[in-house]
Amino acid sequence: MKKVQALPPLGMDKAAIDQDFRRHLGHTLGSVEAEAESRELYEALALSVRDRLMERWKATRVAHETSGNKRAYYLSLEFLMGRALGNAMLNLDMEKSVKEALYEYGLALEDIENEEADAGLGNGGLGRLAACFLDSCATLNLPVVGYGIRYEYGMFRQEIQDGAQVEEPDHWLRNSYVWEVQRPQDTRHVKFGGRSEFYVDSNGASRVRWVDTEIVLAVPHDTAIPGYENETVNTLRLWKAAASDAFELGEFNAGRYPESVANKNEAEHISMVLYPNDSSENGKELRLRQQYFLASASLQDVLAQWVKNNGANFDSFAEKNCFQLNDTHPSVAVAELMRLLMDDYELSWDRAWEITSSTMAYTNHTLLPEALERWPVSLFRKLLPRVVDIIFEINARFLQQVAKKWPGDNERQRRMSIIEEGHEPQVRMAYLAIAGSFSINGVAALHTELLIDGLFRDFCELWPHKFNNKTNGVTPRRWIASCNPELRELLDSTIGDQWVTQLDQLDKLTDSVNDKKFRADWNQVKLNNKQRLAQLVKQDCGVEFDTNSMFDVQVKRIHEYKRQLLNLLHVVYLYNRIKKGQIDNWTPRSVLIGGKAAPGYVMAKQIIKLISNVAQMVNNDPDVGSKLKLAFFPNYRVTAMEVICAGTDLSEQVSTAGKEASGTGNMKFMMNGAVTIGTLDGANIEIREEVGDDNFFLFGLTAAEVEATRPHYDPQSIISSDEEFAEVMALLDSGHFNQFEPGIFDAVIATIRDPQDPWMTAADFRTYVDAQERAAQAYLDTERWTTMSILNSAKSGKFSSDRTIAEYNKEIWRLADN
Ligand code: 26W
Repeated sequence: MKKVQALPPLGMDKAAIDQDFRRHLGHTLGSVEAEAESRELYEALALSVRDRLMERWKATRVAHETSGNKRAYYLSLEFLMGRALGNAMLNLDMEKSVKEALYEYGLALEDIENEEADAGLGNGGLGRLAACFLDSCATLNLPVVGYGIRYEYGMFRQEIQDGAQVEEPDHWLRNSYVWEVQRPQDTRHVKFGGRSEFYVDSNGASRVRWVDTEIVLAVPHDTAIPGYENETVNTLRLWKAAASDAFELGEFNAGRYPESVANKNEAEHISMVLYPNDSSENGKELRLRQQYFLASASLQDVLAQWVKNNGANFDSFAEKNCFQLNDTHPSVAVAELMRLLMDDYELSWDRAWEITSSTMAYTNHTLLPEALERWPVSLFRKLLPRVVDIIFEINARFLQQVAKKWPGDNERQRRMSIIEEGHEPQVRMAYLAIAGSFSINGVAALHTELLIDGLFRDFCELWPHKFNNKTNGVTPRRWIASCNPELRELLDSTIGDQWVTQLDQLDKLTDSVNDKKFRADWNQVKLNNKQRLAQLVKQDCGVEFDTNSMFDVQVKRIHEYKRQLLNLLHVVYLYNRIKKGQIDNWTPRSVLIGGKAAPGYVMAKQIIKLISNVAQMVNNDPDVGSKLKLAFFPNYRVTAMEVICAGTDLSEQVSTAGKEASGTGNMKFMMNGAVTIGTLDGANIEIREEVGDDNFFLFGLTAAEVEATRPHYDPQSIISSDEEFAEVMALLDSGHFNQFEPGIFDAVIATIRDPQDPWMTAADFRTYVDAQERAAQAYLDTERWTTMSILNSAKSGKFSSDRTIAEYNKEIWRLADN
């Protein structure tokens, strides 16, 4: 076969881009240039950008494959990527040329960008973290591949009807997705069902094979992950499930042809939809299928590439490969790697275990007990009989180690067992992940401490060396450079442009904090961003925010532990003060709350409805005017946050201490010059450490105080001994906010008075309101606020995901940069 010569590299100047843009419009899309619609314009531009990604992507792939360097794989059920076009143009440094090219046609880049749907393949923090990490890995030139599922339907679209959440399916692939490349040649076979069969191989060794299975095809769809201005383009490989011929044949008979084809669905359902649960496992069979599908396809992919390059010799496999498990969701990978090495490549148990337990690393993202995944052994056995045998064997050997360390301590064996005994025995996925991993990390300093002293205490006593902290971070490319172009320009002209990849450089802003011109510019940038946000709020919520007011924002999933309710109590408190005429020294405020509730989480949905109802009342009361506005932001998502974080003054991070593992929204706000009001929880603690107590509004019980208070927590007496709190509760009780919907908020209101309230909202009410008052006074003092805002940005360097990834690499993956 004659080799094909590659074309010369594509130009990055305006003329070259213009040429390709028109070529794609006319030749690829077949649109009549003069009548092209914005969707076609978007696709033509995206394809022109993609062409430039492609050549760098190929080069990176070849470089990584031929270097023989160690590689890491980020296994995650979620990648919350958002939009790709703006990010690719930024990282390839094409923005200027593209703008110039479009200018000729009178086209605004922003309008074209708005044609792209968010890739919403995640719930919240964990999924967005995976996306930020990929950006940092590419920017640091690390050979890391992301592995996930190509859900046909991502996170649902949230509509608000009569103040309540309604879920609509997110068919994000409907208008063809230009950023993915299907690679059918790398299709893998994933097995389900059937049974284990024992046999003796040609060497007389007894072995197991998994037979009578159903086979589901995993078809990879790759997305390019460009590094920032460094010519590296890494890969995110997402698996789509497809029915295999074998699957059809099992059902096939001439008389039932349509039925047998229709049966393909069962296989294809696996990658149909993202589970919209972010904090409680739901035990659904399809979800376990998804988890195994991802783990098995990805591991097979890595092993196949290994064998292609090295033959079936695994002696140096562990030196060259590392799997990072994003929470327990893909942790069945521990047992699956054992199975593949033993059953497919004929390694002994001990060799396979050596390899598995030195290549797997596990990150925990939550302390909430209800979020800890456990699967019924019976379900596991039905779907994955061979895998469950291996899990039992892992557990038996593991419990021997426990017994050796603590002889006779049966209680401890019971506690630590990977299999939870009982009426319906369960597989504890976190324990499987810990037993099979050489590294276990939390995502902020406090979170890791709480894991070590609490949730994983026994395991930490057994293997202290495995446990470590990696405080989260976010990518400054998307979360400053791309989402806040005016700030980017101001930063570039003040401290140079190195901050984009060395965020610590923001510290240089402290030299300019007293510079009059710089301060004025800073405030102008914030004001412009507030205008942009106010427009979005007007458009999506129908509420007018005055840009002179303080923009007070809480956006994140709706959950009781995150305490949107506490925020709301403060709004009602302010409303009550206005109604009482206590408005001396008033700071006008615009409060924005946004986020999705898990569809089955009744209380979270009631909280949304309560926010909407209070907003109705507050926004339409002539006494209130612009002193106070409240809006619920519908369908909160990555693309919305890009506008929101740039235009925020005050960032609400008010979770019950000890419950928010890290938080990452807090970091995005800080970078963009918002000041935080927050508890000593998650990464807030580290944010406050960096920025100093003067530039952070702290309130609330500490994690230790929360636990110490629990046994004698008495919200009723807290309320009755605080006149203003009592008034707030009385307003809620009176039905003032639900006059035509009697009783609908009774359950929500009752949680505040409940001595068993796990989130202890009442305990922090007074200190919260006082901290809000300090924030309000600080905001009135424009000079003081300006200083606080600048310093928050200046001290946010630690929270770049580049720092986080550098730590993962130095302490866990140990990859050479290429
Ligand atoms: C099994 C259902 C389920 C699904 C997702 C349970 C739990 C999750 C995630 C752990 C939820 C999540 O996104 N956790 C968040 O992870 C972020 C990144 O580390 C942290 O910043 C947040 O504090 C944490 O809530």
